[in-house]
Amino acid sequence: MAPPDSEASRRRSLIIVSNRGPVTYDRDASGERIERRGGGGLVTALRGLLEHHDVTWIASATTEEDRVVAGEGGGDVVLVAHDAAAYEGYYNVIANPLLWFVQHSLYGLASEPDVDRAMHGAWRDGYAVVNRAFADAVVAELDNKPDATVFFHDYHLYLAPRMVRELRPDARLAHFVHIPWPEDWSALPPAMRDAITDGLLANDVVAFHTERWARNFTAGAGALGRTTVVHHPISIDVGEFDELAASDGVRRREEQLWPGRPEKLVVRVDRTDPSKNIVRGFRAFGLLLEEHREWRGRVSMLALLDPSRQSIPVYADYLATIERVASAVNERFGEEGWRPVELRVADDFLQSVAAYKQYDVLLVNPVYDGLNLVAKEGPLVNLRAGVLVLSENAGAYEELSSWAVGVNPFDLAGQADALHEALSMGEAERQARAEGLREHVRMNDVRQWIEALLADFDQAAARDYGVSARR
Ligand code: ADQ
Repeated sequence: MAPPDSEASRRRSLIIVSNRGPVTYDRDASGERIERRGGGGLVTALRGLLEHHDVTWIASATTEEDRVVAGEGGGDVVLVAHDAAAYEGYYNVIANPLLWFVQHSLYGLASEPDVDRAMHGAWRDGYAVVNRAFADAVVAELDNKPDATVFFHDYHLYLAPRMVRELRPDARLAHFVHIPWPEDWSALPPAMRDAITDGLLANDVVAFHTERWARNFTAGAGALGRTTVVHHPISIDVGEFDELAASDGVRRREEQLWPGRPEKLVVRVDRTDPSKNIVRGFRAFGLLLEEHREWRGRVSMLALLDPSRQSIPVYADYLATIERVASAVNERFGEEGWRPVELRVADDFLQSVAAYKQYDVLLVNPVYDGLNLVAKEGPLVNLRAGVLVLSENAGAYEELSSWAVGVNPFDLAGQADALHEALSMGEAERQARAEGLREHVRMNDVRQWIEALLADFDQAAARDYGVSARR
């Protein structure tokens, strides 16, 4: 076997494995199959790989038509059709909320989680079963492409790498974890957390967005064996974003965004996820209006929220709380001709980009966040030298803190102060900070993220080559 080529730009053989794929299928009214581009930051970030490399993408079948496509087989996208009950346990019980909540430290441990028989059952008969189905699909694909690097994504697939490794000891495996890696995993029974660590340590490369998450993983994992742990923050496609910001669709949304907008606009753009800390954001905004009467009538908060995971009760409850707290702020402070909080619950990406262009302050205050792409998207296209108020627990803080106004996400008083500081900041300082953010995002496009990861794969392969040559 020849040593691997170290050029990151050569055409590579890759097998990407993620729960959501780059396309989903449906049927239109006339019964014709239609293909829809999959949503989300992950798919957008990885789509660039499809153009330059030999990629097979393995993902879950999520629609009826996906299941038909799965049965047909073939093609660059392999859709795995899971048993419905197994998928329910895997997705709606274990991945979300259990793993999501543990990894974002969202549980109030006095009363949750209850890891009951049903949850143990969902782990065994759902999470493990779906991971096994993914592992089997990977092994089948490796039979076609034995030299491919397998690139797993996220918390849905922690067990699959070990399952693949057992069947294909020489496979090249890498895993990117898109969400935080906390210090404290004690809410999970030892058997679950050990299986998660063991699954990840079957990879040659395990990658996180930030040093903080990588450090927590390394500290908790014990001996790393063959695994290299790295951190590279994901980013956005700058060219695509620039084009989008200048498009007619976004311009039209900008005109409609807020006729008669107030003097200052605070914007937030998020999925309605408890990790995003939307409710505390409204309460901090209320506190600002209470303590600083001078802002009343002059500043409004525009919250553009994508309804998320509404089949999970805690998510449905969170959206209801968001609506209630926004109304409470409006009832308390609203006046004729001025609404303090404007809440729009919709998946409308063009509207989000329009708002990015127009904010004076962008509030990104998550409890915890693996990275947070909003903190990069907004500053790239903003036209008003707007200020980024950023949680110290967002992964993006590691990169962006010197230009942002930092906040602790639990500190309501601190967030009210930060909003006041951002709204009052002088023009020169706002310009300097906005410029710093924009340049950083421009210079650190998503391609850099991909190239850095590909270089890590090469290094791991070179090391493995060295080991096998000595054998
Ligand atoms: P998310 O938790 O989904 O991603 P984020 O990184 O902010 O969080 O990405 C959200 C995406 O959805 C952004 O592209 C945003 O523009 C879009 N979006 C948000 N609200 C919207 C709305 N109302 N309408 C339309 N689009 C909307 C996970 C991790 C993050 C990590 C990414 C990538 O939780 O920490 O940054 O993966 O790794």
